[in-house]
Amino acid sequence: MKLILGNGKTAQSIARFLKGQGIAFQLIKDTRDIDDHNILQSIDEIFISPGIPQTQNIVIWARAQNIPVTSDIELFSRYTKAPIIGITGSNGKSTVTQLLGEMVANDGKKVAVGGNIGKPALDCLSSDVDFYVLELSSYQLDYTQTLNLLTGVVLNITPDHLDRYPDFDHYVKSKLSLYRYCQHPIINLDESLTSKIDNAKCFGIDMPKQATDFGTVTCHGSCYFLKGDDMLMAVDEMKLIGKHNITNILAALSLGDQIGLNTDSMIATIKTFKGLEHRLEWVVRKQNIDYYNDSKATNAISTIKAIKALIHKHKTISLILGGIAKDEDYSELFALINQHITSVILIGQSTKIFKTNIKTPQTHATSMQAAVDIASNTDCEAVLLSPACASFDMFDDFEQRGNIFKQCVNNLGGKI
Ligand code: UMA
Ligand code: ADP
Repeated sequence: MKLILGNGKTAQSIARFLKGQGIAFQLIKDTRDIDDHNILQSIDEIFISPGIPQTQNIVIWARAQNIPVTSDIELFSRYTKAPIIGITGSNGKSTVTQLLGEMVANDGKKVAVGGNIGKPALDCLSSDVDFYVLELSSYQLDYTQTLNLLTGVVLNITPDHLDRYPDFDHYVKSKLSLYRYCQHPIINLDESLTSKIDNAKCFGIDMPKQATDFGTVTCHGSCYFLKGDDMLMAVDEMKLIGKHNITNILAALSLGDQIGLNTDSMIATIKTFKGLEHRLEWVVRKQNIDYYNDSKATNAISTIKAIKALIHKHKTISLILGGIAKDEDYSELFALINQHITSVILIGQSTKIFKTNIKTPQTHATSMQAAVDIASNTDCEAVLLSPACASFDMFDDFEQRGNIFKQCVNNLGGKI
């Protein structure tokens, strides 16, 4: 008998799948209610939701009894016929997954895009697919022992989810485990934690050293994407903003090249790709202020990247920041805010750490509407929602936070 743990998107996709296969299972909606080992008596394998930590009793009991605790990703890979491409990293996963998915589709191939990006992998299973492009979280990798990836990448590794791991090293190991499963690993040369893998195809901001690698070159003041020595397109032609998105595009180009996509078709896709909602998303220009929704910025580094991207476009920026702070070092972010941000509007529960360390003039707002109202009355060219924090103190998730921000901006008086 199989046992499914959880009752969210993943668990429901596993239940649907096992039912379809005629495989018997039980389902426990919430593992936090379990206090008896005997529940595992007739169980030969557990399929677990990624949100359930490895420190929970049921996981410890199962492992002690040699009952495999398996992710939906591993279950999915047992039944796939088409090649799988895996994308992980601390930031940029969804952007690269979506972009690569669009590149594959624009090359005339059938593609299914899923995983941590939102559509569970098992819901993507189909006999009519040429490639699966999966975003993989460290949580999913932790419960994966076997997986066959044609190619894959760890985009970057910076502190995140440290409440789930004993320390940063364990988180790094979890991310790097993706390379165990890759036939053709792709690495980011600018990420020192990943750039030591033999026989990997490489990308990075510098000029490529090998003909098959991707990078950039600056020539007469303009920057270009390169494959080997070949110029592909000017960086200015991409719709996305920020240097971090140059890296994301290089990652997608490398993966696409590895699976045989046509370079011209990939370039055409990059030129039209506008990025995903809630990732440094330009919302509107109202009364000479540009509003940006970067609600998906749930850690320090993603907000650092957002500020670095916008200071090239706007002289004065008001930043809406805060929520549930992560257990990470915010000092680089504070330094950047103190140097470049005109005013800060704090929201959410973790205001103390920000109040103490930020020297820029700041105000506290008790709702998103109040934050947007205050920001819109500051003397600035741009208002950026980039919280560097999780959203659960005030919102259901980052999507709701971003949607409410956009609604509040919409509610502002004044002409567009
Ligand atoms: N539950 C328990 N015990 C616990 C905690 C939760 O039983 O200790 C139960 C809850 O009662 C609930 C279920 O587990 O019924 C929820 O499972 P889940 O948290 O794994 O959520 P899913 O709905 O299955 O969504 C998961 C991913 N969520 C997490 O990893 C936390 C989604 O990523 C993913 O899109 C989805 O699978 C499809 O693959 C979200 C996420 O926040 C967006 N991911 C993290 C991130 O991106 O940083 C890793
Ligand atoms: P993920 O799926 O890994 O959370 P997203 O593509 O959804 O990544 O982006 C999440 C946040 O990180 C957004 O605020 C986005 O602007 C920022 N971001 C995107 N790519 C990168 C990157 N390569 N490095 C740092 N931050 C990034």
